[in-house]
Amino acid sequence: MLPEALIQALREARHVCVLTGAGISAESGIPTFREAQTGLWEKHDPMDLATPEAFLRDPALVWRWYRWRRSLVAGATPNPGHRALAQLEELVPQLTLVTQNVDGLHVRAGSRNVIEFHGNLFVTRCFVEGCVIEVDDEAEVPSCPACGGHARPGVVWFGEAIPEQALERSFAAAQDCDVFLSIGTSSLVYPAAGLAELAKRQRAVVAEINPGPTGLADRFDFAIPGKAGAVLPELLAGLSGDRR
Ligand code: BV8
Repeated sequence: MLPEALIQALREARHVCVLTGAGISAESGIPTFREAQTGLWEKHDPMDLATPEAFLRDPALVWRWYRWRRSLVAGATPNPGHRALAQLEELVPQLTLVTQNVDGLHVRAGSRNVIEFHGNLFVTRCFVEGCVIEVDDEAEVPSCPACGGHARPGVVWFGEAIPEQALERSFAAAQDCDVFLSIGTSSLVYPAAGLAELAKRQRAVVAEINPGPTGLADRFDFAIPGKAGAVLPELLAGLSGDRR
């Protein structure tokens, strides 16, 4: 049973800001960052692969990891959690969806106002210039057609800055919203994990949805135990007054 106070806050909200992490894609079959990577990758820690240093050390290994993740996502479909957020966007005056995920599943589920805080798995950039490029994906390490340097996945690695526009829009949404929902994230990666605190500081109602409490749980007004694919449709039913 969801807290009536949270449902009421959503009914009255002018602006809802949502932050999602790997957990919302777990029910689409995409492994989360901190679960052991299955199969080929269990001996690698994603923290060691998602860095510019790892790429420079072994670009072919990093490309193999990202190709493996692209194939996982290509075979996945949005789950009821993704779809509920797309429907929520139709029910509230304004919804800003900030995702740490790079899988593009929110857009495929129909969400429109999506900020890809850590980039997108299916975008390729020049490692030297940073610009978006199209490459011949057959090469083990594709090259930039303009400068001949390495091509890289268009994601934000550890130690790299968040794209300025994504950072500004996300901070503005956290500081403006009436309700902030943190869904499926361990709240360990910054600056994304700092958004909830920005919302709390301006007295938004803040709630997290996660099977287990995260390190920020005591900073939230509500810590709702459960899977996104179950809790979000229930939240939607409560909001549209259709109790199951
Ligand atoms: C930067 C893209 C500075 C790549 C990723 C303080 C301030 C600023 C920075 C730092 C700081 N302290 C430390 C830092 C550095 C670092 C950082 O935060 N390190 C951490 C580990 C301590 N941050 C950075 O480096 C960032 N850059 O700050 O730059 C700067 C400024 C100017 C100039 C230069 C530099 C960049 C971080 C971005 C890293 N890139 N991804 C890729 O994907 O390959 S982060 C990566 O982790 C993913 O994006 C992932 O989304 C993200 C966070 O993890 P989660 O999403 O939370 O996933 P996780 O597996 O941890 O948890 C899943 C959760 O889901 C669990 O809680 C689980 O219980 C739950 N769950 C499971 N099933 C379900 C579920 N929930 C709901 N339903 C379910 N069914």
